[in-house]
Amino acid sequence: MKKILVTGSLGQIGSELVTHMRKIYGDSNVIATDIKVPENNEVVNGGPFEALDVLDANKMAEVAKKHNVDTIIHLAALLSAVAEAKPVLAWQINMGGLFNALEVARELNCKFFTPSSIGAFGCDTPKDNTPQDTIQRPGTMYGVTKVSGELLCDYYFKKFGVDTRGVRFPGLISYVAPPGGGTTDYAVDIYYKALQEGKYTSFIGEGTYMDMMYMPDALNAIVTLLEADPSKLKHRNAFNITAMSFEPSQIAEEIKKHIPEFKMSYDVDPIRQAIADSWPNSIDCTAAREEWGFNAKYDLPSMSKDMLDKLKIKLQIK
Ligand code: VAH
Repeated sequence: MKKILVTGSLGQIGSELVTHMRKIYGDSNVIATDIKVPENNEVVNGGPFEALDVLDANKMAEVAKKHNVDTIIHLAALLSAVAEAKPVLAWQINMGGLFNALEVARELNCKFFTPSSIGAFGCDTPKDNTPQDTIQRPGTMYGVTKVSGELLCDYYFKKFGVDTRGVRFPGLISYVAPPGGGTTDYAVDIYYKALQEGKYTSFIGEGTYMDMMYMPDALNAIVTLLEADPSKLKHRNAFNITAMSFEPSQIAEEIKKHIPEFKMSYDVDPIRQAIADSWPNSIDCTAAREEWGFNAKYDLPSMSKDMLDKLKIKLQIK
Protein backbone atom coordinates (compact mmCIF):
# COMPACT_ATOMS: atom_id res chain seq x y z
CA MET A 1 0.00 0.00 0.00
CA LYS A 2 1.51 3.32 -1.02
CA LYS A 3 -1.29 5.78 -1.75
CA ILE A 4 -4.45 5.35 0.30
CA LEU A 5 -7.78 7.12 -0.25
CA VAL A 6 -10.14 7.20 2.74
CA THR A 7 -13.82 8.14 2.43
CA GLY A 8 -15.79 9.26 5.46
CA SER A 9 -12.55 10.57 6.98
CA LEU A 10 -14.32 12.77 9.54
CA GLY A 11 -16.48 9.99 10.97
CA GLN A 12 -15.87 7.94 14.12
CA ILE A 13 -13.38 5.54 12.49
CA GLY A 14 -12.01 7.86 9.78
CA SER A 15 -11.07 10.70 12.12
CA GLU A 16 -8.61 8.37 13.88
CA LEU A 17 -7.69 6.01 11.05
CA VAL A 18 -6.38 8.81 8.81
CA THR A 19 -4.02 10.09 11.52
CA HIS A 20 -2.99 6.53 12.41
CA MET A 21 -2.21 5.61 8.77
CA ARG A 22 -0.41 8.89 8.08
CA LYS A 23 1.99 8.00 10.89
CA ILE A 24 2.66 4.62 9.25
CA TYR A 25 2.62 5.45 5.51
CA GLY A 26 3.48 9.16 5.51
CA ASP A 27 1.22 12.21 5.69
CA SER A 28 1.23 12.80 1.92
CA ASN A 29 0.27 9.19 1.17
CA VAL A 30 -3.10 9.14 2.92
CA ILE A 31 -5.70 11.20 1.05
CA ALA A 32 -8.58 12.02 3.39
CA THR A 33 -12.00 12.80 1.91
CA ASP A 34 -15.34 13.73 3.38
CA ILE A 35 -18.51 15.54 2.35
CA LYS A 36 -17.77 18.12 5.08
CA VAL A 37 -14.73 20.46 5.07
CA PRO A 38 -14.39 21.83 8.63
CA GLU A 39 -11.94 24.57 9.62
CA ASN A 40 -8.95 23.80 11.90
CA ASN A 41 -9.22 20.05 11.73
CA GLU A 42 -6.23 17.68 12.14
CA VAL A 43 -7.45 15.36 9.37
CA VAL A 44 -8.02 18.27 6.96
CA ASN A 45 -4.76 20.06 7.82
CA GLY A 46 -2.50 17.03 8.45
CA GLY A 47 -2.19 15.89 4.83
CA PRO A 48 -4.03 15.78 1.47
CA PHE A 49 -7.77 16.40 1.86
CA GLU A 50 -10.49 16.47 -0.81
CA ALA A 51 -14.16 17.37 -0.45
CA LEU A 52 -16.03 14.31 -1.70
CA ASP A 53 -19.65 13.19 -1.71
CA VAL A 54 -19.39 9.41 -2.23
CA LEU A 55 -22.54 9.56 -4.37
CA ASP A 56 -20.55 11.58 -6.94
CA ALA A 57 -18.92 8.74 -8.89
CA ASN A 58 -17.09 11.03 -11.32
CA LYS A 59 -15.56 13.12 -8.52
CA MET A 60 -14.45 9.96 -6.67
CA ALA A 61 -12.73 8.63 -9.80
CA GLU A 62 -11.17 12.04 -10.47
CA VAL A 63 -9.73 12.27 -6.91
CA ALA A 64 -8.44 8.68 -7.03
CA LYS A 65 -6.71 9.27 -10.39
CA LYS A 66 -5.34 12.68 -9.33
CA HIS A 67 -3.58 11.07 -6.36
CA ASN A 68 -2.77 7.79 -8.14
CA VAL A 69 -4.17 5.73 -5.25
CA ASP A 70 -3.55 1.98 -4.93
CA THR A 71 -5.82 1.43 -1.92
CA ILE A 72 -9.35 2.60 -1.09
CA ILE A 73 -10.73 2.48 2.45
CA HIS A 74 -14.44 3.19 2.18
CA LEU A 75 -15.97 4.28 5.48
CA ALA A 76 -18.70 6.72 4.49
CA ALA A 77 -22.04 5.31 5.68
CA LEU A 78 -24.99 5.97 7.96
CA LEU A 79 -24.91 4.03 11.25
CA SER A 80 -27.70 1.83 12.60
CA ALA A 81 -29.97 4.19 14.53
CA VAL A 82 -29.79 6.97 11.93
CA ALA A 83 -30.29 4.41 9.15
CA GLU A 84 -33.43 3.09 10.86
CA ALA A 85 -34.80 6.64 11.04
CA LYS A 86 -33.91 7.35 7.37
CA PRO A 87 -33.95 3.94 5.63
CA VAL A 88 -34.20 5.21 2.04
CA LEU A 89 -31.32 7.64 2.49
CA ALA A 90 -29.34 4.91 4.26
CA TRP A 91 -29.74 2.54 1.29
CA GLN A 92 -28.79 5.32 -1.13
CA ILE A 93 -25.65 6.35 0.77
CA ASN A 94 -24.52 2.98 2.10
CA MET A 95 -25.04 1.09 -1.17
CA GLY A 96 -24.65 3.90 -3.71
CA GLY A 97 -21.42 5.06 -2.11
CA LEU A 98 -20.09 1.52 -1.82
CA PHE A 99 -20.89 0.75 -5.46
CA ASN A 100 -19.09 3.89 -6.63
CA ALA A 101 -16.05 3.07 -4.51
CA LEU A 102 -15.90 -0.52 -5.77
CA GLU A 103 -16.15 0.67 -9.37
CA VAL A 104 -13.20 3.06 -8.85
CA ALA A 105 -11.24 0.22 -7.19
CA ARG A 106 -12.03 -2.03 -10.17
CA GLU A 107 -11.04 0.62 -12.74
CA LEU A 108 -7.77 1.52 -10.96
CA ASN A 109 -6.97 -1.98 -9.65
CA CYS A 110 -6.96 -0.81 -6.01
CA LYS A 111 -6.89 -2.89 -2.82
CA PHE A 112 -10.22 -2.27 -1.08
CA PHE A 113 -11.46 -2.22 2.53
CA THR A 114 -14.90 -1.44 3.84
CA PRO A 115 -16.30 -2.39 7.26
CA SER A 116 -19.30 -4.56 7.85
CA SER A 117 -20.73 -4.89 11.34
CA ILE A 118 -22.25 -7.25 13.87
CA GLY A 119 -25.34 -5.47 12.59
CA ALA A 120 -25.13 -7.82 9.59
CA PHE A 121 -26.62 -10.54 11.80
CA GLY A 122 -30.30 -10.80 12.74
CA CYS A 123 -32.70 -12.48 15.16
CA ASP A 124 -32.31 -15.90 13.45
CA THR A 125 -28.52 -15.85 13.87
CA PRO A 126 -27.10 -17.95 16.77
CA LYS A 127 -26.68 -15.31 19.50
CA ASP A 128 -23.76 -16.68 21.51
CA ASN A 129 -20.31 -17.13 20.01
CA THR A 130 -21.84 -16.33 16.60
CA PRO A 131 -19.96 -18.30 13.91
CA GLN A 132 -18.02 -16.71 11.04
CA ASP A 133 -20.26 -18.48 8.52
CA THR A 134 -23.91 -18.46 9.59
CA ILE A 135 -27.38 -17.18 8.74
CA GLN A 136 -27.55 -13.43 8.10
CA ARG A 137 -31.09 -12.05 7.89
CA PRO A 138 -30.92 -8.69 9.67
CA GLY A 139 -34.18 -6.84 10.25
CA THR A 140 -32.70 -3.34 10.12
CA MET A 141 -31.90 -1.24 7.05
CA TYR A 142 -28.35 -0.84 8.42
CA GLY A 143 -28.01 -4.61 8.58
CA VAL A 144 -29.50 -5.04 5.10
CA THR A 145 -26.90 -2.62 3.70
CA LYS A 146 -24.12 -4.41 5.60
CA VAL A 147 -25.05 -7.89 4.34
CA SER A 148 -25.57 -6.50 0.82
CA GLY A 149 -22.20 -4.78 1.09
CA GLU A 150 -20.50 -8.03 2.13
CA LEU A 151 -22.05 -9.84 -0.85
CA LEU A 152 -21.15 -7.02 -3.27
CA CYS A 153 -17.52 -6.94 -2.08
CA ASP A 154 -17.21 -10.73 -2.40
CA TYR A 155 -18.73 -10.43 -5.93
CA TYR A 156 -16.14 -7.81 -6.96
CA PHE A 157 -13.41 -10.11 -5.68
CA LYS A 158 -14.67 -13.21 -7.48
CA LYS A 159 -15.95 -11.54 -10.69
CA PHE A 160 -13.39 -8.77 -11.24
CA GLY A 161 -10.45 -9.82 -9.06
CA VAL A 162 -10.66 -6.68 -6.90
CA ASP A 163 -8.69 -7.36 -3.68
CA THR A 164 -11.59 -6.63 -1.30
CA ARG A 165 -11.27 -7.25 2.44
CA GLY A 166 -13.56 -6.40 5.35
CA VAL A 167 -14.34 -6.96 9.01
CA ARG A 168 -17.60 -7.09 10.95
CA PHE A 169 -16.89 -4.42 13.56
CA PRO A 170 -18.52 -4.60 16.98
CA GLY A 171 -19.43 -1.38 18.73
CA LEU A 172 -16.41 0.93 18.58
CA ILE A 173 -15.47 3.10 21.50
CA SER A 174 -13.21 6.14 21.21
CA TYR A 175 -12.54 9.48 22.87
CA VAL A 176 -11.80 11.40 19.66
CA ALA A 177 -15.02 11.56 17.63
CA PRO A 178 -18.28 12.12 19.56
CA PRO A 179 -21.03 9.43 19.32
CA GLY A 180 -22.59 9.43 15.83
CA GLY A 181 -26.01 7.80 15.66
CA GLY A 182 -25.08 4.23 16.50
CA THR A 183 -26.86 1.78 18.76
CA THR A 184 -23.65 1.02 20.67
CA ASP A 185 -22.89 4.71 21.23
CA TYR A 186 -24.23 4.50 24.77
CA ALA A 187 -20.85 2.92 25.56
CA VAL A 188 -19.10 6.08 24.33
CA ASP A 189 -21.52 8.63 25.78
CA ILE A 190 -21.35 7.08 29.26
CA TYR A 191 -17.70 8.02 29.74
CA TYR A 192 -18.33 11.67 28.76
CA LYS A 193 -21.35 11.97 31.07
CA ALA A 194 -19.58 10.17 33.94
CA LEU A 195 -16.90 12.87 33.93
CA GLN A 196 -19.18 15.82 33.10
CA GLU A 197 -22.20 14.97 35.29
CA GLY A 198 -21.27 11.97 37.49
CA LYS A 199 -24.27 10.08 36.13
CA TYR A 200 -25.63 8.53 32.93
CA THR A 201 -29.06 7.42 31.72
CA SER A 202 -28.63 4.51 29.32
CA PHE A 203 -30.91 4.15 26.28
CA ILE A 204 -29.94 0.46 26.15
CA GLY A 205 -31.41 -1.77 28.86
CA GLU A 206 -29.51 -3.56 31.64
CA GLY A 207 -28.49 -7.07 30.63
CA THR A 208 -28.19 -6.26 26.89
CA TYR A 209 -24.89 -7.82 25.84
CA MET A 210 -23.14 -6.52 22.70
CA ASP A 211 -19.66 -7.01 21.31
CA MET A 212 -17.40 -3.98 21.67
CA MET A 213 -13.85 -2.87 20.82
CA TYR A 214 -11.61 0.03 21.74
CA MET A 215 -10.66 2.16 18.71
CA PRO A 216 -6.87 1.49 18.86
CA ASP A 217 -7.61 -2.23 18.34
CA ALA A 218 -9.95 -1.40 15.44
CA LEU A 219 -7.30 0.72 13.71
CA ASN A 220 -4.70 -2.02 14.11
CA ALA A 221 -7.16 -4.59 12.74
CA ILE A 222 -7.73 -2.56 9.54
CA VAL A 223 -4.00 -2.15 8.84
CA THR A 224 -3.18 -5.78 9.76
CA LEU A 225 -5.90 -7.14 7.47
CA LEU A 226 -4.89 -4.87 4.58
CA GLU A 227 -1.24 -5.93 4.96
CA ALA A 228 -2.11 -9.64 5.32
CA ASP A 229 -0.87 -12.23 2.80
CA PRO A 230 -3.85 -12.67 0.43
CA SER A 231 -3.00 -16.35 -0.11
CA LYS A 232 -3.84 -17.00 3.56
CA LEU A 233 -7.34 -15.44 3.36
CA LYS A 234 -10.08 -18.06 3.10
CA HIS A 235 -12.67 -15.37 3.86
CA ARG A 236 -12.86 -11.84 2.53
CA ASN A 237 -16.06 -10.02 3.41
CA ALA A 238 -16.29 -9.98 6.19
CA PHE A 239 -14.33 -11.29 9.18
CA ASN A 240 -15.92 -11.46 12.64
CA ILE A 241 -13.75 -9.47 15.04
CA THR A 242 -14.35 -8.46 18.66
CA ALA A 243 -12.46 -7.61 21.85
CA MET A 244 -15.09 -7.93 24.55
CA SER A 245 -18.81 -8.37 25.19
CA PHE A 246 -20.52 -6.50 27.97
CA GLU A 247 -23.86 -5.08 29.07
CA PRO A 248 -24.50 -1.56 30.43
CA SER A 249 -24.28 -2.38 34.15
CA GLN A 250 -20.82 -3.88 33.65
CA ILE A 251 -19.41 -0.70 32.09
CA ALA A 252 -21.07 1.27 34.92
CA GLU A 253 -19.33 -0.93 37.54
CA GLU A 254 -16.00 -0.39 35.80
CA ILE A 255 -16.52 3.39 35.81
CA LYS A 256 -17.38 3.29 39.53
CA LYS A 257 -13.88 1.91 40.21
CA HIS A 258 -12.60 5.33 39.05
CA ILE A 259 -15.60 7.53 39.97
CA PRO A 260 -17.18 5.90 43.07
CA GLU A 261 -20.09 8.35 43.16
CA PHE A 262 -21.11 7.59 39.56
CA LYS A 263 -24.86 6.89 39.21
CA MET A 264 -26.33 4.78 36.38
CA SER A 265 -30.01 4.84 35.38
CA TYR A 266 -32.03 3.54 32.41
CA ASP A 267 -34.51 5.09 30.00
CA VAL A 268 -34.67 2.50 27.25
CA ASP A 269 -35.14 3.73 23.66
CA PRO A 270 -37.40 1.03 22.14
CA ILE A 271 -35.99 1.53 18.63
CA ARG A 272 -32.33 1.19 19.57
CA GLN A 273 -33.16 -1.56 22.09
CA ALA A 274 -34.89 -3.55 19.34
CA ILE A 275 -31.81 -3.10 17.13
CA ALA A 276 -29.50 -4.22 19.95
CA ASP A 277 -31.74 -7.23 20.75
CA SER A 278 -31.40 -8.39 17.13
CA TRP A 279 -27.59 -8.47 17.33
CA PRO A 280 -25.39 -11.24 18.81
CA ASN A 281 -24.44 -11.37 22.47
CA SER A 282 -20.93 -12.46 21.45
CA ILE A 283 -19.21 -13.49 18.22
CA ASP A 284 -16.50 -16.01 17.34
CA CYS A 285 -13.42 -14.48 15.67
CA THR A 286 -11.33 -17.64 15.18
CA ALA A 287 -11.18 -17.14 11.40
CA ALA A 288 -9.66 -13.66 11.76
CA ARG A 289 -7.10 -14.97 14.27
CA GLU A 290 -6.12 -17.93 12.09
CA GLU A 291 -6.14 -16.24 8.66
CA TRP A 292 -4.46 -12.89 9.44
CA GLY A 293 -3.41 -12.86 13.11
CA PHE A 294 -6.16 -10.63 14.51
CA ASN A 295 -5.52 -9.81 18.14
CA ALA A 296 -7.21 -7.22 20.36
CA LYS A 297 -5.23 -5.74 23.28
CA TYR A 298 -7.84 -3.80 25.27
CA ASP A 299 -10.45 -5.28 27.60
CA LEU A 300 -13.13 -3.42 29.58
CA PRO A 301 -10.86 -2.43 32.53
CA SER A 302 -7.95 -1.19 30.40
CA MET A 303 -10.26 0.57 27.92
CA SER A 304 -12.20 2.29 30.71
CA LYS A 305 -9.03 3.58 32.38
CA ASP A 306 -7.67 4.91 29.08
CA MET A 307 -10.99 6.47 28.04
CA LEU A 308 -11.36 8.32 31.34
CA ASP A 309 -7.71 9.44 31.38
CA LYS A 310 -7.87 10.77 27.79
CA LEU A 311 -11.33 12.39 28.23
CA LYS A 312 -10.16 14.23 31.38
CA ILE A 313 -7.53 15.90 29.18
CA LYS A 314 -9.94 16.48 26.25
CA LEU A 315 -12.69 17.90 28.48
CA GLN A 316 -10.18 19.71 30.73
CA ILE A 317 -11.53 18.01 33.85
CA LYS A 318 -9.23 17.47 36.86
C1 VAH B 1 -23.75 1.22 15.25
N1 VAH B 1 -21.49 1.64 16.06
O1 VAH B 1 -24.10 1.18 16.43
C2 VAH B 1 -22.26 1.06 14.96
C3 VAH B 1 -21.87 -0.40 14.82
C4 VAH B 1 -22.05 -2.70 15.80
C5 VAH B 1 -22.47 -1.27 15.91
O2 VAH B 1 -22.16 -0.92 13.57
O3 VAH B 1 -24.51 1.36 14.33
